[in-house]
Amino acid sequence: MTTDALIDLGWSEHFAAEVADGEGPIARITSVHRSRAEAVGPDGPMTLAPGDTPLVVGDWVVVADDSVARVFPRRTVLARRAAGAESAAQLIAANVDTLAIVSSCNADFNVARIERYLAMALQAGCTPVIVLTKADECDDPDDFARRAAAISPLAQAIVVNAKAAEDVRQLDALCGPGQTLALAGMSGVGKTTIRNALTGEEALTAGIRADDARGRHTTTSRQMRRTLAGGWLIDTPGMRELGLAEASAGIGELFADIQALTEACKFRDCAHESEPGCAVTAAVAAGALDKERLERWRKLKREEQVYTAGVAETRSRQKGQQRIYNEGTNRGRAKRGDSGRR
Ligand SMILES: Nc1nc2c(ncn2[C@@H]2O[C@H](COP(=O)(O)OP(=O)(O)O)[C@@H](O)[C@H]2O)c(=O)[nH]1
Ligand SMILES: [Mg+2]
Repeated sequence: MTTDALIDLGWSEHFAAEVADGEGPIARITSVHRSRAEAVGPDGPMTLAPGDTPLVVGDWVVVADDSVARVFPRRTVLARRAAGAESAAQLIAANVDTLAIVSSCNADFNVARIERYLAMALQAGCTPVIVLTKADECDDPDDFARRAAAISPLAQAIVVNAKAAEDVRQLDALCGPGQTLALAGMSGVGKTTIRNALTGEEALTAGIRADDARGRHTTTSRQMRRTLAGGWLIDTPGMRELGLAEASAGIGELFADIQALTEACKFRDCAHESEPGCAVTAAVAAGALDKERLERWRKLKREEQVYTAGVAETRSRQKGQQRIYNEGTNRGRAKRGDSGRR
């Protein structure tokens, strides 16, 4: 195993500790399709048949006979609530180091939306950074930078004109050798423009187009690509609205100040409405906590609770069905010491 080549792909001690003796070869998933996955290993790209575990772009896997034999435990994993589902998660990307939350310096700039992405990034274990595009079309980009930087001490804000490749170079430090950067944000904010600047892809597609009478290549699904800085970039498809899946740890980290206040409330089950001894409403009254920020926290908490409650309900329903199935079809199992649970 060429360790240097793996480190170049983003490999770290975290994964090395998970390798069993004689296991290998190892590869990283660059895109996932219905019945195959593309991957890259120390010897280059390969196509794999998926195994039992659902794959997501960025995953580390053990390869055997052109198939995925095993998926390594993910160091970080970005997930959202699946579209149209109350309580199902959709994995977005794994083993991402930094999530760039892309937003524009215009009327689309929205603190509540950025907080949503921040909660997702923190929940995943990624370092968040806010990238503000269209600085060239804005009278006061510094004002947007200040507002973005004020959202959380955990995320710095970077202002760019995404159409100026040399300006996008500011992000090179986040996608150098061994580093994986992902881009997220609403449709139209400039993710593809940033991606092209970071990967040099436009030059490539232009070259292909010249030889290809069929013209423009359609945007592909989520993919992990090489950056010019020597690392990796994952572009996530534009989403209309980001629904949170499990995110209580992320929300807790993002709103650590409010979380700390709740622990100082007189009642353990304080709803922070009109209870006596509520440290949260007291902080608002004292001007120490912004009322709108509190409202945004409440909204995210409620959404996350609805999601988690839905997941718990689905689980208990499935368990109930499993029990009926077990009792009805196979009473012998208990005698053999097989609980029937998987
Ligand atoms: N002037 C200017 N236009 C931008 C900037 N970033 C993106 N755009 C334009 O905004 C539109 C949407 O950009 P795109 O990269 O496709 O956004 P995506 O949907 O997030 O991938 C395109 O017409 C881009 O040229 C920027 O920083 N400045
Ligand atoms: Mg795009």
